[in-house]
Amino acid sequence: MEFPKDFLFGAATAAYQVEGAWDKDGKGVSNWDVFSKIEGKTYQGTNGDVAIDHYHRYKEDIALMAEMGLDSYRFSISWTRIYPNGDGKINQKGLDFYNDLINECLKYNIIPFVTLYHWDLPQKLEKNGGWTAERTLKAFEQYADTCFKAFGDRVKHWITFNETIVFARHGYIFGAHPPGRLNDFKNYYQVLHNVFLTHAKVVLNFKHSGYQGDIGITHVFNPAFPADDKLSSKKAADHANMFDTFLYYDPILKGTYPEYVLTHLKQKGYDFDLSQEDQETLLKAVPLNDFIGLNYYQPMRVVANESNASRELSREASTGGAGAVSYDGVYKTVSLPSLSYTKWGWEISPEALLDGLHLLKEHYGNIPIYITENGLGDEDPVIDGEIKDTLRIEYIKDHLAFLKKGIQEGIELKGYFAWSAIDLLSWLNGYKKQYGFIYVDHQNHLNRKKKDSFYWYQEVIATRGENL
Ligand code: BGP
Repeated sequence: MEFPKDFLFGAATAAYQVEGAWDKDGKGVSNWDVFSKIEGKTYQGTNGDVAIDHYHRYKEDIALMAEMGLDSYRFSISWTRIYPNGDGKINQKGLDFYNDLINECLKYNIIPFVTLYHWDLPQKLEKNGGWTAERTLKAFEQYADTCFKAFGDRVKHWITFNETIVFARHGYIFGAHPPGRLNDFKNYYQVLHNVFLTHAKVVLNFKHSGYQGDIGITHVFNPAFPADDKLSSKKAADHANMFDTFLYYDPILKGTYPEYVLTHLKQKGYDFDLSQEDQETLLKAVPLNDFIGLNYYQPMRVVANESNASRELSREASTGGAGAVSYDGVYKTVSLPSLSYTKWGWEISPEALLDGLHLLKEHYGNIPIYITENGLGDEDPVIDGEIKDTLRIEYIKDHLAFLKKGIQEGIELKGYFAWSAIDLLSWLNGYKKQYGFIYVDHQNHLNRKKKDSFYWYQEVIATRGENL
């Protein structure tokens, strides 16, 4: 079987991880421009000041993507290029850059799939309370509308937010992303709600203003499974799914929050402001979402945390490997000898992706889904100048094969975006952890080179995945 004709084979990046040019052409300062320069926050002090210089080399990069045959390129817009201060004056040169980027994609019939917020918040807004402050929520609505107006004639696929759970949790509980708060649970839950409410308002505006196209949100997807057959592990997995999946998907797909979560938050004193009006807004937006984006890397194998241990807070502990106590102390993730893992300790399980998709279907019915990220972070072997990323090929091949099975089993899958189109900056792991089909030589003027996976993905796209 081939993948459906309108299924999008794509690849993704995010502005801060590729663009560089952090202070060029009127761009304002983002929270990541500041945070990445605080000692000890990122791997070997790496930051996105230059990144892979996609800002200046996007034509070369998009030509390579076109050669690979991508149907679509998922990239994000840097808010501070458009509004240097978050709100206030628009920077025309920022609009120009994204107009050029979008036009370059269209020149090759590559569909631009645009994320409005992939974590780089204007520093002015961060300083003023970030996602806890009303001003940020209003500013995002305005920024989103500006993008719809400026690019909406050509961009027909919009993602509002990338992985709210990750930027909120790392920002307010682990201190690993800006604003670098530790164990600020109260604000953590408030930020989640603020973001979901803002998403709902943006979706309502998009549809009511008559913009044409599809709009949705992207969540990280870490379905939890009990690591053994103990009842306590089963309960731990249910709890994990409530707090790591349904808490994020329910407000978007049902317009409510899970009772189980709300009750827990009340008991702990972490309940957030949820007015009648907010609830109505969430509900009204539900049917207007055109899709949901899932970033899937790994599932969680969990047991109950019976030791009273809490999560160790370090940069390493926040990069996602198994073997950590959950952020709320209730469960632990474990690694099992029978399973396989990446060099960074992330489990490799295409089966769990499909099981997870069925879990979502049970809860929400059939919803159009894009896999907006999936891929292997590795240190790719270079042999005689060739980048032999065989493990990446295996990884993506297996995941695509399970997705094909998913389509046959009735999951409404609309596309797949590999993370990432090209090697880029990992937020906390520097340039060491590579994900791309295209290699970037940091020793040699950031030169681009096609990896083995480049040719492999090219063939997959050309044959519409028939041989997977
Ligand atoms: C997702 C982010 C991406 C990317 C990816 C890989 O959570 O949306 O931006 O960074 O994870 O993560 P890492 O670079 O930590 O391996």
